[in-house]
Amino acid sequence: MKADLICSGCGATLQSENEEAVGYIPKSALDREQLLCQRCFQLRHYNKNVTVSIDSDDFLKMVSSIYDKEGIVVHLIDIFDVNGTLLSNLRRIVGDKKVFLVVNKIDVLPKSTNFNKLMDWLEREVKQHGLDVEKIFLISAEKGWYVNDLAMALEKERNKQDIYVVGVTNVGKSTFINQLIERSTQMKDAITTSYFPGTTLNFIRIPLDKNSSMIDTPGIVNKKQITHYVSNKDLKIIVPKKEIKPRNYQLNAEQTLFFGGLARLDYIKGKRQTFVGYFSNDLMIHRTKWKNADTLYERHVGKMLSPPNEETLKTLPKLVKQSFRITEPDTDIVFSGLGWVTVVDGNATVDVYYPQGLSVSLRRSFY
Ligand SMILES: Nc1nc2c(ncn2[C@@H]2O[C@H](COP(=O)(O)OP(=O)(O)OP(=O)(O)O)[C@@H](O)[C@H]2O)c(=O)[nH]1
Ligand SMILES: [Mg+2]
Repeated sequence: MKADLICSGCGATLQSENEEAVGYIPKSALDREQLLCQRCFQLRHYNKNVTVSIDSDDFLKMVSSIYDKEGIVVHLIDIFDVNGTLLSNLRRIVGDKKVFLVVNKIDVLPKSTNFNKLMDWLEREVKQHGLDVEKIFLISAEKGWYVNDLAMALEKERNKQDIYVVGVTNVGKSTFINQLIERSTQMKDAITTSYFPGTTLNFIRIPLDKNSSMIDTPGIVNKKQITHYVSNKDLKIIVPKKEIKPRNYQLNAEQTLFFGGLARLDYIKGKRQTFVGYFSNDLMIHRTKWKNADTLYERHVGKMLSPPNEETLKTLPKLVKQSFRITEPDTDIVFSGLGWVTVVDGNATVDVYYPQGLSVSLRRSFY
């Protein structure tokens, strides 16, 4: 087989020798028009995840090879997990290229979102992460929202140079590029996308003109993302696919909310007030008395309090407690990658529990 055949779905070099290794394609599939490795084929047709043995450091090294190249950068992040997807070490990966921050998956935000407030918050977050970016765009790659505006802006800015699409796993890099391909060629799903992290395995070049390309890159692994600690089944439950429906709870002090069994909020002190949960609609929220919460968790985690399911429990770090004294009204408690709770009146003391190593933070609500 010629060495330069690559899978059009994930970018892996194709080979027909080792079925277990990356890029395997049966000899019989080599005469197809669109060359796809077996893994991409199975992801597309059966939604089946074939784990590949590539080290996350290799991905980082691979993407870092663009450091000295000419081009501009689209840094894609996920609006539902800004903390886990904004790369504060981006400059060490991409060098001093122009960076456009593209915030994806805005289709999952409730209609009531105040986008001005959201933008203000994003600008502050970017600064806090020590990043400087040319401009921030909000899009939905899947729905195609604002993708044209972004494409036009990039075409103007790139000065005939390449565009590198960079970000952590699963933020929607390949989905975004597929949208652009579909717009110019009508070809659907040219690149493989999936809800499993680590879908794209190598650079995939999509020609923009004779001399330049848009380049899809493998996702960088950020171990601070909850998505790396849950089973495939649980992943399907916690990642919102549709517009999030806010859920209201009137809580008195000494009441507890469980978000599945992955996160917990104890309302320790304060007046009766509203707490609003923004989580995947499929994630169950349970309310209980604070004094019963420990026992409930011990007895029911993995069953009624799920996700985590049994499989996730094997690898999930244990829940650790943090206390917050909230003074301002409309404060969000953000469980990175899982969702957030707005404390409407403020003036509350809360204890929150989240798996060790994953971040919980506060911010002004954007509703
Ligand atoms: N709700 C929503 N989901 C999206 C959007 N864009 C992508 N997704 C979903 O996010 C998941 C990951 O998408 P991919 O395009 O494979 O992400 P990626 O960044 O290329 O991932 P890697 O190749 O693993 O780095 C898939 O389940 C997509 O359907 C979006 O705009 N909205
Ligand atoms: Mg991809």
